[in-house]
Amino acid sequence: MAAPGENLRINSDRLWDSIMEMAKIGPGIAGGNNRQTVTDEDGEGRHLFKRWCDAAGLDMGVDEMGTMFARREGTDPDLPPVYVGSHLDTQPTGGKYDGVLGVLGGLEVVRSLNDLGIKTKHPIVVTNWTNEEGARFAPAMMASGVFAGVLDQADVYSHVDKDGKKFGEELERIGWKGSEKVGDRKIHAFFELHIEQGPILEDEGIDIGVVTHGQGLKWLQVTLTGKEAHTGSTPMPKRRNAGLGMARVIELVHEIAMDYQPDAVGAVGHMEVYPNSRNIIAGRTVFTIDIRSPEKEVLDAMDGRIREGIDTICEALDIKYQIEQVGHFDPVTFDAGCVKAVRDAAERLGYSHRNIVSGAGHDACWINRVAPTAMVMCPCVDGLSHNEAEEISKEWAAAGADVLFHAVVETAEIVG
Ligand code: HGY
Ligand code: MN
Ligand code: MN
Repeated sequence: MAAPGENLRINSDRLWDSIMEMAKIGPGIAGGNNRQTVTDEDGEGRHLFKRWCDAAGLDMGVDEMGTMFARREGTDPDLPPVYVGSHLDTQPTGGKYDGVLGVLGGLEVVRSLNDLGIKTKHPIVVTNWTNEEGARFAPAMMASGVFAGVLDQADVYSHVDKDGKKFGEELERIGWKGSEKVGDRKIHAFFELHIEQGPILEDEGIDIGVVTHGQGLKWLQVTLTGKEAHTGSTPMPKRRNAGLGMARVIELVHEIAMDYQPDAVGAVGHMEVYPNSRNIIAGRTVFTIDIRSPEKEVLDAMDGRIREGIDTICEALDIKYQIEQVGHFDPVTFDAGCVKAVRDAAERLGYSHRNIVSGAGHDACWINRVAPTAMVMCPCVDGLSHNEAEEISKEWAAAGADVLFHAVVETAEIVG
């Protein structure tokens, strides 16, 4: 006799169609998306998500960080809900699935429960966390970080994008600043479905990543100040070249990360050069170092070595430096009970699965601090993400959403 809901599956056509519909909002220039946080495109995507939630009979709440909480009632409304979701904002040259699969996978869980007339004891809340990417406004996982009490709301409201626009003002401008106090909600458990954004699952031919841990991250924003001067008439020994300094630091970050293989990673993806003129030596450079490791000791060691190296480089080039930590979370161990629910679901549904450490940061990494949390991962083509060519198969999306469905429903406790 099958256990209650044993063979439950989501409607993969509906999930896929919804992902493709969402992808039409904030299209990129190469088939992906540019739906950056609190832009008009983000606002449009939110409205579409809300229309779908309304159609599914969900009650929408929005907090002061703009995070959207769409609630399906439980038979015992006083019980803390099971939350399920991710983010709808994208990188400037993002893919169609990063974050979106998790939000619409959560919506598909509810849509499928509605189709099947299944009730759960705990309410279920489908969630769209604001500004997971941290691309337009640092840091990443901003709203979930405020919810978890690790980031200060007034502070992040004041963070500015490259055009000097403030996050709080932009959130208000697009009309998605809610009235709910951030972090008041009690969460029974949180599940997030996400593409792996790396090559392991596809390379090994595995359907499901059971995410046991998330690696730690540090973002160090560095400002180097030298002296603008003529690239032609300034003798080499007299130059104070902030561009050369940045180049040496970028090389240093790579070398230090390579010292801690196979797991550590390091790169500089954001770079600004001033005045950025062909025949002026760069007087100032601003760039962000992104270092990550599953081990806190390694993360801290890389941080320390990089700071020492920057000091040595700047001494040699006679340039000044400032270092500001603009993002940080230590390695995360997800809740064993929730992880087991994910693994058992994959097992029950007959999907191949393996434990995996998340290379990317996710809202789940912060929510894990305030509620039992776990993640489900599906493969992505060539492990590629944060690239408009990001691609997954419909089958991978369905497998991930099926496992999410079972983990959520089991935790929310089917009634009858
Ligand atoms: O940076 C990250 O890991 C995430 O994609 N925001
Ligand atoms: Mn993401
Ligand atoms: Mn991302």
